[in-house]
Amino acid sequence: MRPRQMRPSTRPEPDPPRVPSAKSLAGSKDPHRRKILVLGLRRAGKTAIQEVVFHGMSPRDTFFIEPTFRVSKEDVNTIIPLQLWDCPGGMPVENLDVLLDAFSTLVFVIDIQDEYSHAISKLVHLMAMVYTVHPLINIEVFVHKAESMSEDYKIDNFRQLQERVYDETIDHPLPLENLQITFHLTSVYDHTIYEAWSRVIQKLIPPLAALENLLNVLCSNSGLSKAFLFDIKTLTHVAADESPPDATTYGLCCEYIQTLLQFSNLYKYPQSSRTHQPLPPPQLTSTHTPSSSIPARKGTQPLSIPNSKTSRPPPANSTHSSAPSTLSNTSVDLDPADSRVWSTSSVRLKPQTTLAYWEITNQLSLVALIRSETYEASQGLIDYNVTFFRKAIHRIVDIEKAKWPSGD
Ligand SMILES: Nc1nc2c(ncn2[C@@H]2O[C@H](COP(=O)(O)OP(=O)(O)OP(=O)(O)O)[C@@H](O)[C@H]2O)c(=O)[nH]1
Ligand SMILES: [Mg+2]
Repeated sequence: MRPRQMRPSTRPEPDPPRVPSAKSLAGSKDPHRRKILVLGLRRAGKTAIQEVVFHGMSPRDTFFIEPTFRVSKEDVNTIIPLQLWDCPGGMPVENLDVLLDAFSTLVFVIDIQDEYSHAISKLVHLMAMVYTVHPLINIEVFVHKAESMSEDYKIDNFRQLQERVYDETIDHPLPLENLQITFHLTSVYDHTIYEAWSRVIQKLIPPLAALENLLNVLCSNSGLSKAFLFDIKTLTHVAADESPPDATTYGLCCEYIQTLLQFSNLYKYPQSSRTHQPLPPPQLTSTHTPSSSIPARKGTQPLSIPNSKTSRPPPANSTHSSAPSTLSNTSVDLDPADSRVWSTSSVRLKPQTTLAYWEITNQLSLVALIRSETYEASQGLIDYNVTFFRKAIHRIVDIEKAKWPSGD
């Protein structure tokens, strides 16, 4: 790959939030939060899903979750502020204290291990209600508890269920097929549940196109084969580059972050003498990299982002043909993104493939797959590119925070 200059775009795509009705806003303390309504039959797994993804509960412990008897609302701050509404199984939506147009997304959970005719009828009934008040809502169907089935049987069941929903919507007097409905095969026992929530949340992120564009440019200029921007609290990815998604890669990245988080306290950096603010956790350091050169580089790299009018990127053994290019040649001002040490780590999965991690903000991390020889030959340049990527992400996050004052 030929080295190229990279100019990240920091302008988020405009996406004006829909204005809910007055009744929808009544009683809502924070009208800017995107609301997600989670519905389904009893014991479908609604609460378990939220506990595992948003509170880190172990999947086995979900066995002890009590049935839900009242609607519970929970604020979740990812790159945008969300509010999850967990409802008791089978609760009629008429019992909600707001109209359906208050919600951006409706997640409907169906237990694939159960006889699902009743669940499908409920779903179609719900779609008919939604159609009249809020036809633009995102309907996300989690076909859940899929881990116990064999791969073929699971896929067959998944396809049959979708066909049955489709048939019922076609037969319905309302044109329900015009609603935006997406099906996800999920289980709390593997990464499918994180992947599904990632897709749900991504549809609500206004600057998604800008984030994806930045990841694409970073990948093509740094020789990365796949990159994800993760929200480390929820293990959902808020964006990925455009290369084809692969469930195995995503699972590996999730596991890597989980491992790093488990050990992060052991590798905390002491407070930097050059910063006047404490280092926020988690502080992860290179725990797996065969070469021990990362800590030194980490310590200096973010604080020494040069103004490119007067300086050069760090040297890399860039005689290799796949050497990455520098991320930007624009003028860089030192800002808060530069004034602390950002953790980084890497591990060699196979001789040819390396998995690399960079902390981007306190909540977001970049995880990428890269050919080992490219990583070894050009690590300095890749780190250098990531500093520009980080600055662009900080700007986007700041813009979002200004729009959504209650998010953090
Ligand atoms: N095998 C399997 N079991 C699951 C999965 N997710 C949840 N469960 C189990 O499903 C049961 C019901 O989970 P809950 O989260 O309480 O279901 P719910 O939909 O919130 O139920 P209600 O609150 O009563 O409506 C629990 O025993 C969970 O352990 C999954 O992915 N696979
Ligand atoms: Mg529940």
